Amino acid sequence: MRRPFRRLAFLLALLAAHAAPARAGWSSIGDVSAVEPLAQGVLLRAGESAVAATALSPQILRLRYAPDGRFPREHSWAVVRRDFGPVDAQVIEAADHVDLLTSGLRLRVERAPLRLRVLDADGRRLVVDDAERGLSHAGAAVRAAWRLDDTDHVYGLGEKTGPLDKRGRNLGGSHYAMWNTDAPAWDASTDPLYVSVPFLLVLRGGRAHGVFLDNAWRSHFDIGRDARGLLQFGAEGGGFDVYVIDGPDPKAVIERYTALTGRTPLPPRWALGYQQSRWSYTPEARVRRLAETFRARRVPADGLWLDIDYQQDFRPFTWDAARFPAPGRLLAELAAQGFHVVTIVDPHPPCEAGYALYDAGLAGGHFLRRADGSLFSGPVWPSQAAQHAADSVFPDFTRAATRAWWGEQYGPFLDLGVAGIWNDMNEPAVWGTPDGTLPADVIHDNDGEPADHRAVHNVYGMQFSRATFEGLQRLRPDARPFVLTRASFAGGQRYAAVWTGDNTADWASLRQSLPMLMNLGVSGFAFVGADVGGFVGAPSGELFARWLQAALFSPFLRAHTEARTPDQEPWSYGEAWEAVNRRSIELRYRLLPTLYNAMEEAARRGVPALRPLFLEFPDDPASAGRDDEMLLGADLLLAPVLAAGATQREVYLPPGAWFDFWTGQPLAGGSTHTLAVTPESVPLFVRGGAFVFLQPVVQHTGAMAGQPLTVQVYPAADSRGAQYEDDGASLAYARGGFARRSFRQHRDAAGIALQADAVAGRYRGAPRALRFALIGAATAQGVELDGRALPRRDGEAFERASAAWTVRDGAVWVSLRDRRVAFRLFVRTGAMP
Ligand code: MIG
Repeated sequence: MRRPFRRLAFLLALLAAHAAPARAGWSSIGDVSAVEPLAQGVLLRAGESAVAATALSPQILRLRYAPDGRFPREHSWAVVRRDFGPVDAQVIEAADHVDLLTSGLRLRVERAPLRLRVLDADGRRLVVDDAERGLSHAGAAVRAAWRLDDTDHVYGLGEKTGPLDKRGRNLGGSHYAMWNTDAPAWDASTDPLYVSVPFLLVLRGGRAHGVFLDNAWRSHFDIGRDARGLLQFGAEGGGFDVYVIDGPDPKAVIERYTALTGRTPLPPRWALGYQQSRWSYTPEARVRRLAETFRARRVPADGLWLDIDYQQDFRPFTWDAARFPAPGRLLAELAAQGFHVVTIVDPHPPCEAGYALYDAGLAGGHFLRRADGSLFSGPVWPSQAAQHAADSVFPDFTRAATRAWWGEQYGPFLDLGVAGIWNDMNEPAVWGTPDGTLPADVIHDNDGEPADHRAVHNVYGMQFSRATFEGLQRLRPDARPFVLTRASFAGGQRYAAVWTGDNTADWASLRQSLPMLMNLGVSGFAFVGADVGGFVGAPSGELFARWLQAALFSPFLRAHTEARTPDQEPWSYGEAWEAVNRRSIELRYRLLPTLYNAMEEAARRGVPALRPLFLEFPDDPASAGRDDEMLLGADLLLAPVLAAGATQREVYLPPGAWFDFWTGQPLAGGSTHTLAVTPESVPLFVRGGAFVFLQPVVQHTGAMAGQPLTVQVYPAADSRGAQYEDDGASLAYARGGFARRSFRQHRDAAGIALQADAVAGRYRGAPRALRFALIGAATAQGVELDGRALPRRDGEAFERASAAWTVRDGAVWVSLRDRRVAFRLFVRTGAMP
């Protein structure tokens, strides 16, 4: 070859390498060499490699790929259920392909080379292997390359930065890694963070399907970035075990994904109230003052949090005797004022002989060791103790006996009156190691099949929170545990709420919190929140107030800040902001019955309480990328103000009829409205036909009993609603101790007919009034209850009446005594017949 040609060839090779940098070393699966039957599926051999496809249900397909033909043991940290009953799955072999058919899905496997395609019953494409790449492997690493359309939207992936739609703005694509990481002061470009959920939801032409890679190794998701038309994903080891989940409704995808991986249990009600934290409230006098200030200033709150400084020398399960001389007495006093106290517990006991937890853990073989058998230790908080500074050891939470042992340790804390546990640093964070976590050669039990750290890194935090949850459950078998965790993995929603770690007190971090929390919900984590006000740094009064307003729909609502920042409480920014903040928290408490309803739906179906617009409006293109608005349940839309000094806010309302929550005024859906805003503005909208459940402002959830329940009914020709209640604390609901009631309205020219069904379930609350506010019915001429006229009583008289109606602010109000029986209201708005 002459020299210029050689140079050209070199340049071309360089270009080719640049176009597909990640392909080096990857070999694609070859031709199908044998086809064998499997229960509800088919096994395809391709030389040394094998692909197993099984139908778990008509809509859930499991695809496994073993490059060396050997599938790993049946074990999953994430999946708790695979048996959804018998599935009628047919295998049809043809000359050039093999089909696996269920009533809902068709898997077509081309034989030469082996390429996959999953279609639904209508022939819609869910999965299409890239013709060139297919499934591939490089050593122990595995990868798939599936086609993406330009109009696809991709959501989920748990706790990730960036926009709601992971195709990226303008289809720029994105790349995410799954590797739980302590990422202090993360920003919009940080990846990975603390939680790994290798699950995504693809919205394609208004129809959705899910893809779950059940693999706890470091994994990668390239969503159209390396190649615009490709979703490329895989893991660095551990095999390829993927679930393809059809909807086509996006909520059905989440329902099926959480049927596999479990759901967020119903939280204790107090955990849905306002939580106040900082690093750290200490000593006890300061905690007392904090509690008194909430009550004196009449800012509602349920939770007070103790960060690491309550402990003696940062030792798990200890109290600093100087700062907290009598924790039991303190907790009892706070409980009498309606406060629940949550304590932090980190997974890193110091190695110091004489410290009971260390001695017992060592004797029980609970701490992680390296491949050579030596105990692993490294510096974390206990290394900073003023006295007795020591490196820490790390319990092996992938070992059942260790989880049980650790779980027992919470006993004395519960006996003192601790209401919930906060698990931090569980990625785990280890200071002074090259990547801030355990070294790869630390060996874990891995549920009986020892493996090095790479195989279980991403579940360490989840298994820690599991040890906590299961421990609390065993210690108090009839109470709902409350656990908050920083690190977790797919399925971790079964054990703990998640907060998004060390965010920053700036507007960008506030804006980022919305898509992040919504995608956590799409990924099965229904109980989530971000530090209100921001953790790193100090917010202005305006930022704190706007953050609180934006967190109104966050299932977990906690203000928190780092050490040595100024006070970050609702009253810390002067009287004007205090009034704004009080109003935000009051609104949260008014909405608690609706939030509780939504959390019950999350516990039962997996559909998150906090929802992105596309979940309810999958056919609406304008909803697809909307990451500055959100829904609570199906019907309430919040468009918080997210900019400094804002005087107006553009609000997009999806198609349909909408009403302003504050004024009851109708607003057109499918369009954008410009709203003038002030510091107190909380732009809140209600879908036509909605039933919204409200209570009066209470100072804490313990004061809810006997309060009137108000049902706001928004106009629609026909609509339904339902409310769920229980004791808010125990597991009696699982044995029938709940109350569920369905409502139905019909509006026509004659009036509004409202039917309430009899209460289902055995829960009985305290006696109370039941009130209806029928929005858009100001022209009422009379109201009948089960065919008998109710008296009209206005003003104060209405408040006192046991059964009456009135007209207020353009709505008809009806007040009744709340009973369990069915009844029918008729509001006559038209002329007498
Ligand atoms: O190294 O416990 O994300 O919420 O306040 C920092 C102290 C350890 C990190 C958590 C943060 C908490 C802090 N922790």
